[in-house]
This record gives sequence, structure tokens and C-alpha cells, in this order.
Amino acid sequence: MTARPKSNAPNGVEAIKAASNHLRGTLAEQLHNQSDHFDESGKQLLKFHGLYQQDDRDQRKAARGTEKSHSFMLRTRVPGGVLTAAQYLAHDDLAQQYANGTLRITTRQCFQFHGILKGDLQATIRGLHDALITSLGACGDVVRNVGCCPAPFHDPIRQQIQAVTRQISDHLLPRTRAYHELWIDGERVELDASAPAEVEPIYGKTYLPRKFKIAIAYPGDNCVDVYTQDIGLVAIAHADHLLGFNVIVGGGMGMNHTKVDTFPRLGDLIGFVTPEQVLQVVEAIVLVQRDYGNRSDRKHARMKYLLHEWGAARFVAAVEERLGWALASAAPMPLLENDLHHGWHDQGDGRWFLGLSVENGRIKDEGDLRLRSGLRAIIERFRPGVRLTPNQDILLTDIPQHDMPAVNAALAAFGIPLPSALSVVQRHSLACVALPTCGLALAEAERALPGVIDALEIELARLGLADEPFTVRMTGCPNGCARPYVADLAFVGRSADTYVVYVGGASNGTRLNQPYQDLVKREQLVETVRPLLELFRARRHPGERFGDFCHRVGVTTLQTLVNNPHPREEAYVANDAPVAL
Ligand code: SRM
Ligand code: SF4
Repeated sequence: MTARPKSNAPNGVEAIKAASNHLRGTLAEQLHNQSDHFDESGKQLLKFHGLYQQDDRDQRKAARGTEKSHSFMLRTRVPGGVLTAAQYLAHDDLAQQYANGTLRITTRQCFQFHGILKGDLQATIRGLHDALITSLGACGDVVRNVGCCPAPFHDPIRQQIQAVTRQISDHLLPRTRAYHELWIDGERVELDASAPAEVEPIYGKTYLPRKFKIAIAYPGDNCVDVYTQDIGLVAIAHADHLLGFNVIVGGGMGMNHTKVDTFPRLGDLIGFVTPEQVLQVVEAIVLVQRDYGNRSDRKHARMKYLLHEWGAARFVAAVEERLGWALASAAPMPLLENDLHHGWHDQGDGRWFLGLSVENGRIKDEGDLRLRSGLRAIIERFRPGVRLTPNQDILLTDIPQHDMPAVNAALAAFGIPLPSALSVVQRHSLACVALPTCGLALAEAERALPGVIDALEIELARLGLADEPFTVRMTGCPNGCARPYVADLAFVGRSADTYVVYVGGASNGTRLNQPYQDLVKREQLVETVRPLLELFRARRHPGERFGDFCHRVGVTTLQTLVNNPHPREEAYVANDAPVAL
């Protein structure tokens, strides 16, 4: 398998970036013309400003036409998922004023607005700017939002991790003035060839070959899924002292169903850095990808393909050459879990935080569940801190103990359940946005998963497995936005209404799952999984998780067992090795 395409000529997006005068292109002119959308190069450049040009695919289908009615998705950058009450309320106001009246928490702890019209883009971004929020670099070929474990326990390690997250994010933010000129100052920018070249000291004029993702895990808690990041950092601590970070590089989820040379990959553990070294090392890694990442084929441009092609040793040598010193060996890795941070927790500073489950990250009012209005009312009244989690949930922080009953009463008044009232499987599920806004969706995800979970809840209850924690992730295509390939169980969109079922990942994000069955219709997903759950119940080891069981038995053996429920023991063979079930 080779990651390099035959031609090394830069791809079209590289040319657009190079000619853009640091992300300006003709965006200013296009912003003010009569069209409801931007041209192709504008569309590419908008991403660096946090914007995706989209259309409502439901409407397009209903109109039976190819004519698109354009709108925009805007993603804000929220390092570590941390917002003030005022910043949350600013998002909420803008969602009402300019977007579709919902807010969407993303799997990287950001907010997305959907359905903004071109004429409202400037006002929306100015509104964010007034609340000290930016969308610069939330998308595009740069370091995206830097994530970290959001739990706000009063603990010096967590505070340092948050500080490092912010530092990395600030350091790797694009320095171009284009964002301010376009959206905030509103000046019309003329290209002036004689003007001094603007300095982008890290990115240069063609930025990175592709998107780049960084996240930091708290010792023992991999809620950010470090192995799926371009750079995953795992904090290593002794008592209250942060010793540094284990460094993992070259993770990524995206693949294509039909291109076998695209694949999800877990990162490689390459060493250990102290808190004083971390920024320098992160920058050196980003620069290696900048200089050696594939700029001819965007399907192979993520850093994971460089790792795949080079191997970790050559990659580390390139990083060390930049640093001028050698990385220390990795520290023993702490055992990792995926903590949802749900429910009420004592922060340890006299205040409490409440983790609420937000189904597939969508904050909206629907029927009796008035989540958006309820969150707004609670945040307006109690002014808590707000944190967005990589599991698409929300934490309300810094709440004095005496306010807890009133917060609970307010939740009840708006029909918002505490996580303990929800099923375990729902709480551990994620779905990407998919239809109707995502232009790459092959199938439904966010809108389909609730129905699938309802059916799964019935099965799990029937089998006495209702309290079994395992991750279920659904995406509308193989790009992997809900990180499906590390889930215990995943449904990955294949075509309009079919999915590939994956099993055998690890709940703590340390193992990839495997395809179990292809082309499963949405109505048959639970039926397909049922025999696996039955086998799991009958033959699991004590305490074994669903994904671990499927991995131990192996997909081939699972298929054999399901298709032939009473085979002789010798038939139980996985990966050509006998398996004791
Ligand atoms: Fe993603 C593209 C949504 C996290 C891998 N992703 C997209 C786009 C922008 C579609 C597009 O390019 O036109 C989706 C917009 C849908 C919409 O209408 O809102 C989209 N991705 C999302 C979000 C909102 C999913 C969610 O439900 O939360 C997440 C936003 C994160 C953020 O705040 O920055 C989101 N995307 C991810 C993740 C998970 C992560 O980062 O932890 C991944 C897998 C990890 C990785 O990057 O490998 C991911 N998104 C992709 C890919 C595949 C990239 C690749 O290497 O092949 C694409 C397609 C692309 O880049 O060409 C993509
Ligand atoms: Fe769109 Fe695919 Fe990402 Fe889902 S996984 S949001 S369908 S790109």
C-alpha cells in the first residue's frame, strides 16, 4: 500500500491558498455582490475563516432540482471547550437572530451555527467578536480547535492542562489580518502587490497541507480520544505536580469506502515532553507536516499518511532535527477511560458542576424538551461557567451548593432530564451532523441515531444489558466526524439508507474496530446487532466490555457464530487461532 500518488504537482487547493494573499482572495468583493454564494476558490478560503458554504439538502430534494439555495455553517473556536456565561448567551442570541435557531456542540468542543445567509455573515461574526469569540482557524488547513478534558475539578493539573491548551491554540492561530479586515473592520481589501508580505511565521503562504488536530487528555481520562488526533498529548502527573506529556502522533479517522489506500489510524506514542518543552515540540511536529505532508493529493494529505509512509522512527528523527535535541522516552501510559462527566460533581473548591447529556450535541427546543430555552434561562439566572465536551455534551460549572436545588427545578420546568434519567446507551452515543446540511453525507446520522438508540434500548433491556456502558457512534459517511472507528459499535453511512456496521473498538479509544457487516439498511441495524449482544451476554468474561468481547472473539468468528448458532467448539476460530469463548 502506498500513500503517495503518482503526480507530485500541488493540488488545486494549494494554488488557491498560494494566490490568496493570506486568505483574502476575492472574498471581500464576493461578500458584497448579489449572489447568495461564493465561487469555488472563495468556498475554499472561507473554511479558514470558520465558514462552510452549504445548502439544505432536504429542500434541494423537495424541489427536485439542482438549484441550490445557499446558506452557511459557522464554527466557533473554543479551546478546551471553555466559555463564559456571556459567551454562551452570545452564541444563543446569534443562533436565534441569524441561524436556524439551534446550536450544535461538536465532537471537538466547539459550537456550530447552521443556516446563516450570506448577508448575515458579517453581523454574526461581529456579534461573536464582541463576545471575544473567533471562528478564525476553526476550519481550514491549519491547527483546528485544540481540545482538552473539560472537567473543571479544582486541581492544579487540570488548570495547567487548560493553560497549555490555550497556549497551543493561541500560538498556532493564523496571524493574517484578513479575518479582521473582512468580518470585523469591514474594509474592502484591495490586492496590492507592492505591500510588504504579511508574516505567517508558522504556516507560510500555503498553510498546512490539510487540517490538523490536537487534544490533551487528563491522566486516566481519554474523553478527547487522543489516539485519533494528529497530535495527542496525555498528561503525566505525580500527585499535584504535572511532569509533562506523552506525545502521540499520526492519528486520524477519515477514509473512503472504496479507496483501500485511505484508512483510519491510531497515533504512535513517540516520547515524553516537559511542560516547558511542549509548545516547541508541538510546533516542530506541525512544521514537519507543513514541509513533508502530501500537497498533491488531499486524500493523502493528513499527517497520518506521513507516519504510515515514513514509520515513527523517521518521523521522530525529522522532529528532532528541527528541535536540535532528542525526545525523552515515553512515560508509562496511565490507564485510560472515557469519562462523560455527567451529573452533579463537587469541584473541590466549594462549588459544583453539572454535566448534562445533549443528544447528538443539538441544543434546540422540541416538544416538551425545551433544552435551548432551559439552558438559556439557567445560564442567564445563575451565570455558571460553560464547558463543551468532546462527547457533544455540556457542563455548567462553578455552581454554589445552595443553588443546586433551584437549578434542578429549572431543568425539570423545561423538561430537561438529568443524565441519570437517560439510558446508558443513549448517554454513550454520538452522531455526526450529516443530513441535511453536510454536503458529504451519504446517509442520515444525527436525525437517525435517536430512533436506532430507542430500538437498541429495548433490546438491551430485554437482554438485561441496560446498564452496560459501551460507545455507539453513527456517521453519515466514512469521514469519521463522530470518531466511529474507535467505538465499541459503529454505524457508518454507506449509501442513502445503508450503513457498514463496525464492532470491536475500545470504549477508551485505544483500539480500532473492524467492519462486521456491510450494506445494512437503517431499519435492520438493531436486528443485525442483536445476535452479537446475545453472544456477548452468554459468553463474555466477567466485566468484559462489548467492544473488548467482539475484539477477543474476532469478526470472522462472530460472523460464523451468528450464521451458524450451534457450531462445534473447534469452529470458533478468530484470526486463525483457536478461541476459548
Ligand atoms: Fe468533520 C468534514 C462536521 C469532527 C473528519 N466535518 C466535515 C464537514 C465540514 C463537511 C464538509 O467538509 O463539507 C462537516 C460539516 C457538517 C455540518 O453540516 O455541520 C463536518 N466534523 C464535523 C463535526 C461538526 C461533527 C459533529 O457532529 O460534531 C465536528 C466538528 C469538529 C470541530 O469542532 O472542529 C467534526 N471531523 C471531525 C472529526 C473528529 C475529531 O476531530 O475529533 C473527524 C475525524 C478525525 C480526523 O480528522 O481524522 C472529522 N470531517 C472529517 C473529514 C475527514 C478528514 C480526513 O482526514 O479524511 C472530513 C472531510 C474532509 O476533510 O475532506 C470532514
Ligand atoms: Fe458529514 Fe461525513 Fe462528517 Fe458526518 S462524517 S458530518 S456525513 S463529513
